[in-house]
Amino acid sequence: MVTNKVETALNKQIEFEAASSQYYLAMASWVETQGLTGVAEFLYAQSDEERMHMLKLVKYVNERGGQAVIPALKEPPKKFKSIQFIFEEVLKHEVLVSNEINRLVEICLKEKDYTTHNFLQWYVAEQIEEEALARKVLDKLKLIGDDRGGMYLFDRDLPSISVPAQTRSKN
Ligand code: OFO
Repeated sequence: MVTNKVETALNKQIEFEAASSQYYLAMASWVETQGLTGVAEFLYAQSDEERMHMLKLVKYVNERGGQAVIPALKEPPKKFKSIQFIFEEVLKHEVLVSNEINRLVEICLKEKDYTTHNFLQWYVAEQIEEEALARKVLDKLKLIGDDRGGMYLFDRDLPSISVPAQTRSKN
């Protein structure tokens, strides 16, 4: 059984994961209209990952005697300045989510909820991977700069750069 505090904090995290999924979906859709189908594919996959993170939390809260709340979400932007800007946003967003996960872990320790603490370790590891991935993509974009040929190759190759297998969706 989760305590009220843990339940509220987990529901907040459900909202974060849902908002991440929606944000990345908006990015994917805009990028697709710019003709960068590889970058779009990557971002659609990231959006799916975030939805899976949300679902995993929804099921956990319900299984532990709480009630998962499905949140209303703010409409994400329709347009973005550039691909570079998008990945800067992805990194910023992932750092924010990592901080939220850490806060959640702290609440579990205070509430002596070691089961949820254990459950959250998967998210802790996932955030490390996701931040590293966003940094890796940003490093590549810096190298490319304004080189259009470089962007062509980046778009072609990005779908094959993804989070390692053990952190992917089947969990
Ligand atoms: Fe849900 O993993 Fe990032 O945000």
